[in-house]
Amino acid sequence: MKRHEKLRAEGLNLIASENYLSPAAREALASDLAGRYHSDFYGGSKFAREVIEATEELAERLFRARHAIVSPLSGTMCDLAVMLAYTEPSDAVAMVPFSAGGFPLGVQKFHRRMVHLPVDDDQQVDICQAKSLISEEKVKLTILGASYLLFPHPVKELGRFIKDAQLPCLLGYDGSHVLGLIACGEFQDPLREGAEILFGSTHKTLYGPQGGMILTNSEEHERTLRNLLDIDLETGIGLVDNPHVNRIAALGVALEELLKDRGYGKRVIRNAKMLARALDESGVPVRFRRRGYTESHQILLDLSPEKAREFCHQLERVNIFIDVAGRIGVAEVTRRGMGSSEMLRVAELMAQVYKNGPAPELKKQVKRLVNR
Ligand code: DSN
Repeated sequence: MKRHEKLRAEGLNLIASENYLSPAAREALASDLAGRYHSDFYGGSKFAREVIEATEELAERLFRARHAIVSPLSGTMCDLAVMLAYTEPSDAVAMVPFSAGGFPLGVQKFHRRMVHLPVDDDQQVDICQAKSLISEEKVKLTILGASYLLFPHPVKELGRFIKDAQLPCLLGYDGSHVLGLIACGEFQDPLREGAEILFGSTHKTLYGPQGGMILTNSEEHERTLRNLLDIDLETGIGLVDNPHVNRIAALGVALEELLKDRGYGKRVIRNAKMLARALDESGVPVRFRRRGYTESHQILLDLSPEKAREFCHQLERVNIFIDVAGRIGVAEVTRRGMGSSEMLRVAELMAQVYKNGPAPELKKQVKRLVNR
């Protein structure tokens, strides 16, 4: 653990799926709640329930949603809850394919049928073809959102189509990567654009602890999903018995922090665009130049899979962390105070590794930048 702490304290974290947890949120994670239950079956749990209620209220405020459920232990558990609640075995579930950056949920493991939303040459959802697929395949659940999420998804277009054609298909949005941006009024606003349920993990652009959260404006969806997720001794335990209240308390702390920092979303997107351009101009090829590189916290390098993996490992030798797919995220460095001049410096350091390899001197320069 000590070696890990040191590595991460000295390293520059550009992993798109991670973020920095504040000392106050860490304190909540390590509090007495970490070993407690919350249900009224147990004495001594009344404040634990208050923590959950307060966190859900904060989430409702921040996301302008009527209902929030914070019991899912992960983003994947949110996907599962929505899938189990709104589909039957052998029903079709439409998602962005993994090859185009979709979340590789194993829907077939749960006896559902995965159908892939068609994508265009830029790996973005092809609206026309997606409409045909949803009606022809009798899709019961369409999940927009993805693991590579650089540009808004066509929530409005598919939502309107499903509604006008009166198709029995629920439109959900897995906002795992962009919940922090959505909370700040950036990127897109799925619940107002036509998604019935917004959900995802709470630790990417949203800088909470690892976990999941569901948001909806529909009382009926809230009831259905709570019934599937939360503990109820009469109907039986659903997906979650103990929701890990320390995690929920830490999420509450993070939501409070974000409520006071709504400019964070804009800063993240500005930094992502700046870093993408600077990298591209210094000779590290970046995808989507024609589209302005990105509208989120993510940047995708335009490298072969082998080259991306090699570059990731070379960067790791100077303590710059990205993933092996060549996906970069700037949420954490933005949260920690970096702005445009630091993005230029980060691009410079990465370009040096790309061109000349991981010279030991660069590791010291990374440490200096991170310390500052
Ligand atoms: N772990 C998540 C990611 O890296 O994007 C899966 O979506």
